[in-house]
Amino acid sequence: MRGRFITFEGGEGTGKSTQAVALAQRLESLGLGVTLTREPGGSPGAEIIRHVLLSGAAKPFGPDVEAMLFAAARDDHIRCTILPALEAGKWVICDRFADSTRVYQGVLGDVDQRFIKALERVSVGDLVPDLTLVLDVPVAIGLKRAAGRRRGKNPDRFEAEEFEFHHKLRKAYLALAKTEPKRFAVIDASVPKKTVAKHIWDAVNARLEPTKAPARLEDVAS
Ligand code: T5A
Repeated sequence: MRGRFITFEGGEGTGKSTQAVALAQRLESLGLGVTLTREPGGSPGAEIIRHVLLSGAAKPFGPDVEAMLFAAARDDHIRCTILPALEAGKWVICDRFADSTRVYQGVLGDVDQRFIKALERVSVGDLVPDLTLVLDVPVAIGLKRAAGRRRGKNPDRFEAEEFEFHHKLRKAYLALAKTEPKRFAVIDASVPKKTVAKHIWDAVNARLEPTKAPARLEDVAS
């Protein structure tokens, strides 16, 4: 049986990485096979492209080229990491996926929607997440958290954008979530980590029922 595919989305410092780890651990504690991964990156080829993108080296080429690079990284990530895990029946938890390109390059970068869709068709095909959790916090809180985590290092290519950019980003995610209410769940991530984790667990339980999923084959056999 194909595994489940859950993606985390949202602006900078909203707590995606923190909550992706917590969800993966919780699913593992049920005996489920889990692959925790991220974008850009998640496979050796995609991690190289990640460095090019987040260092800002691709910024001078413009958002269209950045969108192509994100799609190229995603193509490698899907083929090398995501599909093999799903085909092995695992739960794949991915920190960002194609919705990030829709929002960052499509809405904020003003890249033509037809171009974004064409890139998605080539890189993602018919792979759609079973559930996408959008972590939502006021921009000032998210940027403060991201700065705290960075501990004095320079902000990356996208963190370094103006406050207005991050404000538009938040609005774009909330608008996107409304277009596919069955796939998206918007989570208030301004509350303490444990509370956010509980709300995420409630959403995962309500939609995907992990407690009823078969455990790993080796566990069933033993
Ligand atoms: N991008 C990506 C695109 O433009 N297009 C694309 O197609 C894709 C895939 C990736 C960048 O690339 C862009 C978007 C991004 O700008 P990244 O380094 O992977 O960059 O970083 P982000 O995904 O933006 O994630 P961040 O690392 O900024 O933040 P997270 O993962 O949302 O937050 P997290 O968990 O690291 O937490 C940040 C800090 O806050 C604390 C944590 O302990 C940590 O210190 N924290 C909380 N504190 C208080 N209360 C809570 N509830 C907290 N939750 C976390």
